[in-house]
Amino acid sequence: MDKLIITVAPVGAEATRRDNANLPLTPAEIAAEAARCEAAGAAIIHLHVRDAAGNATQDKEIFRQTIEFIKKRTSLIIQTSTGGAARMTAEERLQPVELRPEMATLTTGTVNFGDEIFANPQPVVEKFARAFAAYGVKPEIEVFEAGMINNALALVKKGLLSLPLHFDFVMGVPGGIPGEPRHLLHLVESLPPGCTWSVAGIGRSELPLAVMAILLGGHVRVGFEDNVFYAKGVPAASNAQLVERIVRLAGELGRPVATAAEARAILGLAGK
Ligand code: KMH
Ligand code: ZN
Repeated sequence: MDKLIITVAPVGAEATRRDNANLPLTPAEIAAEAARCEAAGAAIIHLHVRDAAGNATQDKEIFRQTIEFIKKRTSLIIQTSTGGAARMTAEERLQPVELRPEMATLTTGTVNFGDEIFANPQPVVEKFARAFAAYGVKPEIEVFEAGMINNALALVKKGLLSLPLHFDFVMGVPGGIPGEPRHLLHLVESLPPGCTWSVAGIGRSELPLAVMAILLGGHVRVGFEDNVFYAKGVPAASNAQLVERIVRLAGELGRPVATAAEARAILGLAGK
């Protein structure tokens, strides 16, 4: 098994300070949290940003500043979101890819997202895939439903993506695939050989799915984007606290944790 890659998703587009008072919002706060998470054992930061009012934005300049701050304080792999928030246009969402981050997310299908629709029609997905290739950005395929794996593989056949791909299974979004162990097993079994994967369990499914990923040879995403609690009714003190718990569990289960440099080697990013 490869060493365990821990991704932290510290802010997302949906959580607010009402959900967790410790949510980082500004570029400086996100960078400080990134540094704490790297010290705790994270290798990748899945990055969303907020505007001055604390609302989700895909503004390129805010991404640029946040990335600069994170790079000054960490050697984390920076993975910008192209999902943004469900209400955003495709053009808005694509902006951070122009900054040539090492990685960015690519959702390969449409899904209900609570009361909203996270719209990724085929022409949009293909446009995004072409932009990733043009800017030299490695995609992380975000899978909210099982059919999204097949959609990604269809893009490989079309020459728009190449194997081996790295997938992230986002499980437990209301409207998407439930955050249950049997569904994770099905998703993992649906991948072609050589692909890597992580799991981002939403809410209370975060911890059990993370443990499964540690045992199955997958990788783990935690953070306030997915879950703001440490335990039932107990808000997490920080994103780093959630990362620390995964590191402890991985240690108990005999799975070494990857540094950012080791994660680059596992994901084929080294030397880029
Ligand atoms: N906020 C969700 C609508 C991504 O970052 O690529 C989409 C999302 C996925 O968070
Ligand atoms: Zn996201």
